[in-house]
Amino acid sequence: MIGQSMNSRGVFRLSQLDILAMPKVHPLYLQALKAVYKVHTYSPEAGPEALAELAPRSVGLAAGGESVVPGALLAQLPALKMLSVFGVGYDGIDVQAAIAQGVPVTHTPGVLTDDVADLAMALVLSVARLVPQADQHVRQGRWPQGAMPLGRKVSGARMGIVGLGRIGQAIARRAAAFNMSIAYTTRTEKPESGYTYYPTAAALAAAVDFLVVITPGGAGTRHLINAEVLQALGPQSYLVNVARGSVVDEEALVKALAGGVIAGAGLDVFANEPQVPEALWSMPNVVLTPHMASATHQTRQAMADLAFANMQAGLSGQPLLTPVPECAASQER
Ligand code: NAP
Ligand code: 8YV
Repeated sequence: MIGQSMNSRGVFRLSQLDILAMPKVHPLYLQALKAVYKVHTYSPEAGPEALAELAPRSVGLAAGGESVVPGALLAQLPALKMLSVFGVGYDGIDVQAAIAQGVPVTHTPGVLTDDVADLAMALVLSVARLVPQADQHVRQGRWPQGAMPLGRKVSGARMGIVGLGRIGQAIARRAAAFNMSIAYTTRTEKPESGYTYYPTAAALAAAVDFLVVITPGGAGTRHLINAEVLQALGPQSYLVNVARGSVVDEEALVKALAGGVIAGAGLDVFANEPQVPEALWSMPNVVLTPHMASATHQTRQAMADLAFANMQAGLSGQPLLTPVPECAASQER
């Protein structure tokens, strides 16, 4: 069971518990864990012996939104009681294997919604209003030689949102403040939203100026945005992806951008992060950010606090704050 002891400041510590952290878990989350637990970073390169030593003791697994946790890894952790993800997306986690092993999985929904919606709008504005090029125009001393090319007006344009969940709705609210008309696609229609529904991504793409993608990743959405959808979007319209790289067929996207099939793209996520196809680097009609939609001091701290609170709840038998929906459902049964 969980042993408690008091540290020099009189604070109870769950001192004997070992937590395994996946590579690249955010430092703020690690910092919170390290104040209470013994934290070991898992290194797949270190070989099976390293894990064999830690596996029988590891009761918690800390992961990030981009972590890949296959069932085969979970199966090597017989003492595991809790898997807490720093991030709302958990497409890399084999949740069914965790449930089968009796390990609850939590994530960090809600606390990052505003930031991700803000960055989606920033990408819309950047790519349409040529903000990165304008910055270079001034810095490189080209202003006195002439004006910039004209941009595309955003206010009043047609916004299409692929995925109308927490973040999709926050994007819609921001778009409404720009007097944009709002349409969306999801698997199940959301009539209460009051926005125009299209049953497919291609039908939505054909009807909008900006197509913003904000679904979960994973098998269910793989290449939802494909060559056909990009063709439907057309040469005057833009794609913005703040979801997961897997949702867009990246090869088809590079071809569409190079061939003028669509007007441009704002991309925060990529198929093989941190690798970004070099063909995109030099395209003037593309704005690229390094998967940083939730990367503000305030939100990263809130994510760390929630991921940590979930870990503590799970390891001390308290109700979980934000289990992933599959676990919430299995707990209710
Ligand atoms: P959410 O509230 O669960 O919303 C997901 C939405 O996607 C729902 O409206 C869902 O509606 C829709 N959806 C699911 N599968 C779909 C499909 N096959 N076709 C069309 N729509 C589909 O999740 P959220 O909090 O908004 O987060 C969404 C995702 O954003 C995360 O899972 C993560 O991948 C990504 N994200 C990225 C960053 C970043 O840094 N770039 C940060 C945070 C989150 P239906 O169920 O009705 O289909
Ligand atoms: C983070 C994310 O960058 O929440 C998500 O799903 O993709 C981002 O907020 C990521 O989780 C950090 O590991």
